[in-house]
Amino acid sequence: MPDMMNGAESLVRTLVHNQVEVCFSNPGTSEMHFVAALDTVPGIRCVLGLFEGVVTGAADGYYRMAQRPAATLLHLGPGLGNGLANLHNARKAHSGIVNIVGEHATHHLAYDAPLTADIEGVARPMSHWVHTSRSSQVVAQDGARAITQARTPPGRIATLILPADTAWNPGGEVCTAEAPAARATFDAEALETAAHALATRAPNAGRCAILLGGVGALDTALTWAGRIAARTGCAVLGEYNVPRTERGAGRVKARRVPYAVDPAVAMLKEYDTLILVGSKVPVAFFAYPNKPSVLAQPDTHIIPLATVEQDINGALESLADRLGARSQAPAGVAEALHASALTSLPTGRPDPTGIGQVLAALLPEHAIVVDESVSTGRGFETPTASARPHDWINVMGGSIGFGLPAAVGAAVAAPDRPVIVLEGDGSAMYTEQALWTMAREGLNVKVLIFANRAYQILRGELQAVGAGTPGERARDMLTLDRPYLDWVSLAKGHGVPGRQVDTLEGLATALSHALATPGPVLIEVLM
Ligand SMILES: Cc1ncc(C[n+]2csc(CCOP(=O)(O)OP(=O)(O)O)c2C)c(N)n1
Repeated sequence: MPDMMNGAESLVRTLVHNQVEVCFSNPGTSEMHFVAALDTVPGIRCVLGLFEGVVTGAADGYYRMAQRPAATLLHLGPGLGNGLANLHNARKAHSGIVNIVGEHATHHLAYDAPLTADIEGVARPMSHWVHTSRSSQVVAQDGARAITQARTPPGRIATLILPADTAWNPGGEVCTAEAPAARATFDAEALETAAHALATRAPNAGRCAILLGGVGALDTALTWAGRIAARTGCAVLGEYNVPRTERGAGRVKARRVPYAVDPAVAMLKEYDTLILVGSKVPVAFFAYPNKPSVLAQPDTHIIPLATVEQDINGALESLADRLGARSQAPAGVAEALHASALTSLPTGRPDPTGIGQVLAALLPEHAIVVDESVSTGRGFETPTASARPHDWINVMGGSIGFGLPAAVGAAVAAPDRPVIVLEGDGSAMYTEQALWTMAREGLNVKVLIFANRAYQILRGELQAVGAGTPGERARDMLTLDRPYLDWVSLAKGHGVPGRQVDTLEGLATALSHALATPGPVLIEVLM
């Protein structure tokens, strides 16, 4: 270590010292000392994104797989502002992120230079913690506090604003962040209530359901829930969106609450008791005239066993113990696909069910699927439940433009696992720059673009909200034509090889080939 490090270097050393080892970046002048410090400090991987939405989405995808925070480097208020939509998604996913946002040197702020902005004001809505560093001597301490915040279970967004003089003036000591806090304990009274509700009806507790969210969708919690289900006959449900689920053959299936209001209400009507574990009472994505916001029946008995911040695995384990289910073989385990489903793949025009079957047959073991397939993805859940064991990542905050960046982050976090992105063409256009980062970093990401050349889901939404039959102008707002996007060319321009397919057999061939080829590949699936 040099005799005298500057504030930027003390901050970068503090990041590395606390296992924040990846920095997704899009820098500007005010961050130049931080950028220079990246060169002097070993142990940090820097990944350039060509738009800030790529940077913040990548940090979210990284956390989902690594379960520890990455840093981002963003340029002043506008740079942070460009990254907000994916920070919103990250916040809803409870992903931990340390944002480092450059700011003008303190003495320069008085002059209202062009890039001067209220950075704290921009940061606040999407951050749990915001702080502007006051001097180069304390910037490392502030960095350690940001890391402590980001690691607070289940994960928080910490934004540290770094005036340029706090970066270039002499720095203080490298600092140690507090050890990650343990998850808060679950509600002991709710445990008694849940155990009672299930025990009195076992083995016919079919009107009771455990609704899982957060890390409740990972294998450990699913297995406990499956044991409880085997013992009592209760159902195991999953929230429509979870940050990551471990699924596929051999794993306990959680039945997902549907997106659309009517089927969701119909499903939840089957249950008079909902035990919430890392989840909330399900609500509709949007309000619709004459439809309920809350999807469960008003008289449903809600038992809030553990919030997303609390000890979800411990709650389920304790519940299993209370019910004598510890050594029970879990119920609801997904079977492997029948051999014929692996050999005789569907053919013809791509449709959601057929694509789901192709995916189910071809997903490699340990694949990571990032799902922003929007309307096309409606057919994927059932067939892929029996695919080889894999992880599935959803956009959490409903803000599209998440999939390609999140795939970058997931691939950086898990370099030994193939990442498959299922992506609507409309959603992909928000953050297509991520393709370039995939190429530059040689990431093993296979991108499937479902080119229905429309904002297809919004056609249904237009009717669902009662906005009538779309006329020419309204249709124009929902159609991606005049001109069509050319995804093979777009991929090529970002350094990613691509091909177009218009049949399911073409998709199967292209995906098999892509999975056998290292590095990023894009397949445009004409719908
Ligand atoms: C940041 C943001 N802007 C706009 C929307 C509204 N929106 C929701 S879905 C959608 C279109 C998605 O199109 P595509 O990815 O092609 O999927 P498709 O609906 O065709 O299946 C839009 C614009 C949103 N959710 N988030």
